[in-house]
Amino acid sequence: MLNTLSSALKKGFDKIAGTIFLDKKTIEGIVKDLQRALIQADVNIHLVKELGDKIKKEAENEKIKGVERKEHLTKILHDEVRNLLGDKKYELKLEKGKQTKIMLLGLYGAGKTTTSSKLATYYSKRGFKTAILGLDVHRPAATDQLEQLGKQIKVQIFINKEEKDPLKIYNQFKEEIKDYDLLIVDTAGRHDLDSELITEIKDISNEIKPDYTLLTLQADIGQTAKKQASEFQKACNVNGVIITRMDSTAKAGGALTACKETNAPVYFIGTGEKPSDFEQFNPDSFISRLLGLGDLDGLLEKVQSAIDEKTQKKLKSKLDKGQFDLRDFQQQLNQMSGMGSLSKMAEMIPGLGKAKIPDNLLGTQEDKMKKWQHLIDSMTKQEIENPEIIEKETSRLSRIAKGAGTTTTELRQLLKQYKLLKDMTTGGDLANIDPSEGLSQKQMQKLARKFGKKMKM
Ligand SMILES: Nc1nc2c(ncn2[C@@H]2O[C@H](COP(=O)(O)OP(=O)(O)OP(=O)(O)O)[C@@H](O)[C@H]2O)c(=O)[nH]1
Ligand SMILES: [Mg+2]
Repeated sequence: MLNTLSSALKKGFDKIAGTIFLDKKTIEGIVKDLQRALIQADVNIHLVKELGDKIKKEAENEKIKGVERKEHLTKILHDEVRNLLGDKKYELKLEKGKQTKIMLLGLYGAGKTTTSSKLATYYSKRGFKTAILGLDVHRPAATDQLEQLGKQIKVQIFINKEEKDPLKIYNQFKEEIKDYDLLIVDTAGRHDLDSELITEIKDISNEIKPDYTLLTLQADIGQTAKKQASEFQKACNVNGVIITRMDSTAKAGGALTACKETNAPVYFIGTGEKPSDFEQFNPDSFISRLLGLGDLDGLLEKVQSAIDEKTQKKLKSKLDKGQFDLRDFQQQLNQMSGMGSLSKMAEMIPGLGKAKIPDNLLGTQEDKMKKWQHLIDSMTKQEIENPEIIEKETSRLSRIAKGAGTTTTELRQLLKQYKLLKDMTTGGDLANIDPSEGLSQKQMQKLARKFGKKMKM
């Protein structure tokens, strides 16, 4: 369902989380990809343009920096696409012991009969005593189709194969159907919304007085759904929409967003041919599904865990003063292992992190890092601040290793890495960090590459 849009969205969020410095060009790239995908999903070009302008305007707010900026962009991207799909979840109000009547309308082949059985399945499963009244007197096979579906889903069907007047059929079963919590009325389709169809629908509607008159639209029609929905709304008091065949078209985005523009909320979507291929339409869960992962909070969490800006700032100011002791090294390790959690993220968002950070910096190192943390914990304040003294005295080496429950070899390795990082940071790699931005993407990549290569674990 909407695969192109789904992958464009995933890629966009992937970029936001994986890019350490979000510049104007990156944002523009993300917006452009998203816009292209929306147009492919047949979303109206004006809506697409509006969405792009809004995101760019909000995202380029220079006052918001660093991580907050990424959170901000993640949120607006998510919210804007979500708002395009719908404003909230709409639910039909049904009550057990009190009858609700739903009449389904739509053009020929839109999925009315299938949807009748889907609705019946949905509500009978939830304990509503449900029946379907078949009022399609025009298509010869209509009654057989309903009869079959009724058997399949074990729901009572009311049909009359001989009668050609829908009102007579309704009156014939009028008493019997009173018994049901939910009565679903299936009607005939036409190629166009012609005056004959309008008259027939109006007559049925005046007689039955449905609580809901729902228009069935197939997703394939894309953004023309807007025209169809508003025509039906004007002619027959349509107060809601069900979109069918969401599974079989790339244009579903067009149909959904077009309905958002009319005042007919989308209550349900059909996602296949089976009676159970049916779900309530909820813009929030729909976008989560497009993203292939949890909700907005989940996304934000990922952005936040990607980098800890405060630590970077502190480190920078220490570097400025020419100080970089083992405590800073430890912090840097934490930061790197924090990036280790990126590997988990990378599983969920294909391509994230792994492309930029060498593999040996992600998973395999975690164990070693823990050992190193223990080693640093076993040192005295003096040793932490002046690591050079450790190697000069073997007694220090063995004392620290013993205290951490590990070997002197491990300790020597730690000291080697510390020196390496210290050289790197004083050698200019980290010296150009702008404290307001943290490490730039390039700097981080360079650091990761160097660090990863020399560590050889
Ligand atoms: N893949 C897919 N097919 C669907 C879906 N809903 C309906 N169909 C198919 O669409 C075709 C038409 O469905 P019907 O329910 O007969 O449509 P209708 O509006 O009642 O048609 P008329 O009564 O002839 O106007 C059938 O082959 C259904 O199986 C859906 O959500 N997904
Ligand atoms: Mg039908």
